[in-house]
Amino acid sequence: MAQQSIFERYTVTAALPYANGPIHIGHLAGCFIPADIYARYLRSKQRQVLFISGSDEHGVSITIRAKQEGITPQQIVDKYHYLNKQDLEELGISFDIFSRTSSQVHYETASDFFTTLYKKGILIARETEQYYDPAAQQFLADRYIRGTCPKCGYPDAYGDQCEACGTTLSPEELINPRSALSGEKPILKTTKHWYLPLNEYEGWLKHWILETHTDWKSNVYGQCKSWLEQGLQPRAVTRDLDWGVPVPLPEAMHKVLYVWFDAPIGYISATKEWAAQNEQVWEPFWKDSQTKLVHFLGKDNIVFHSIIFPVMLQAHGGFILPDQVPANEFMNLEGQKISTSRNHAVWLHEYLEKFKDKQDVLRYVLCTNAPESKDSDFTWQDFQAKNNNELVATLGNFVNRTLVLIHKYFAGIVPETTSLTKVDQAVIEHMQKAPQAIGEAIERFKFKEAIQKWMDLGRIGNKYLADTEPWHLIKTMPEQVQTILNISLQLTAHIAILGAPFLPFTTRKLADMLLLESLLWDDAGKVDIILPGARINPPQLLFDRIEDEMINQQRSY
Ligand code: B3M
Ligand code: ZN
Repeated sequence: MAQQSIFERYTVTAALPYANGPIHIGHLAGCFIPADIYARYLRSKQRQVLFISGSDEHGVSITIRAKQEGITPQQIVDKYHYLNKQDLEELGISFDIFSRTSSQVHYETASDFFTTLYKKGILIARETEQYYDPAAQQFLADRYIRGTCPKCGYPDAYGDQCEACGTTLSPEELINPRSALSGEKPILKTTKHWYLPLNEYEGWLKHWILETHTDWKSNVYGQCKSWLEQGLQPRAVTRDLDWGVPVPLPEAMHKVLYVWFDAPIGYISATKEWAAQNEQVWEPFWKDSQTKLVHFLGKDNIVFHSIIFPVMLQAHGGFILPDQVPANEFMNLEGQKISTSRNHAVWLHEYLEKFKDKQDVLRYVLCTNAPESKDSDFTWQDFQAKNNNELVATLGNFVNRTLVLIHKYFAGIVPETTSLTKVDQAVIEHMQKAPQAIGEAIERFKFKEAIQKWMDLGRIGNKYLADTEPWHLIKTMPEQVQTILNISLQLTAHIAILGAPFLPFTTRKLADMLLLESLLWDDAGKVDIILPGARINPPQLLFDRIEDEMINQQRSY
């Protein structure tokens, strides 16, 4: 395996969710949970890390939602920004900042970024003909044009895609196009836009990605390769729309920056905002070559983060480039695609309400079943099984038995280790290897593997107790019981430390029982994390069973 180089600092981003609806498990499994595990792990390794995200508040997805709800775009983004921010925090996603792209600093940052590219002569101005709605007196974004699909004949296809057959379209291909605003037939009208000449960066991208980033996840690398093989075209970075960051040119009235131009700049703006709030400087996080920039996102966002944004940064100059773009595939729900419009989703705010204090159960299930290399499926039955069989019966059971026995036999005082048997040795060896094995998996973005290895500590612990049966030995060989329970306790401390990035609420509770103050990664791997003679608190249950009734209720929604 390639040696992991240690960077001085890490800028970790989670894709900015559109503030046009609530967060669902797809967002969590695809992006927020792996990003949070990574950020928490880095902090536990005492590396300098800035973990950022925020609301993406521009683009037609916002204006369309506002029309549907009969309120203004500003009201939409205000509603969902605060809801999403609060829900993500409640799930324990440990952002240093969750900002928004409607902030003043973002307007300035995005606007200046465009101006720099414009002044450097990088952007190309082009006039093209685009659909215009004379009744509504505005140009129509692709999503605002409806018509008959040329492929399947579905009468209500969008200008960019037919939802019936899935074909990607451009608005001119629609038969009998009509405006979604007025229902009128749109006309073609000339308009001017500014383009980022991606084609001019093709050679550079081919070298940078295909040759120097062979370490990217294969789903990401593969998608980049296929884009680069097809050849890149100049891409418009402005739109005729009245919602967004205004294009900073006098001749660009009623034009705004394309949402995919301003949104990734949102990461930079968020860093500036964080720095201002915390009396820090933002530049090292974006300009120092000793900083590792890592973007977490879902597969539909790969091209924007691995091709378009890097071209923007490179063209602008002075910025570091992403070192890793660990994108996930999609998570389905009960065998079907998650769909906001059909309300086929598990919404985070509903989960938090119905499953009180069970944040870690959702985090565990979504991580063990993450769509890391292919789409995965969330089912309530699997959710229940993972909770009952793994969290309750394996992990919780082991921790509980260990603490109960220490209280029962030794009045809650940590016993001493005497001589070691082969069985004891094997458990110790496994424990000593765990921090590095789990850490390496996390650094390679193999979160499923990492959490399995963590759960193995519980499996090994249970087996250890079952094999050695301290409850039988206590009468005949009390010294051996001391050793067994000491080692079991060190194992529970490992569970607390190494599980903290995945299950922060539970491991905090466990650490409190063990009276462990800090949970630093490098404290693990030792056999004396908790010293003999120390006192530990009585056990509390870490997890409880989820009964069929609860699960059946969820499935009937
Ligand atoms: N808002 C797309 C999405 O939510 C977009 C991500 C922006 S990241 C800069 O899928
Ligand atoms: Zn179709």
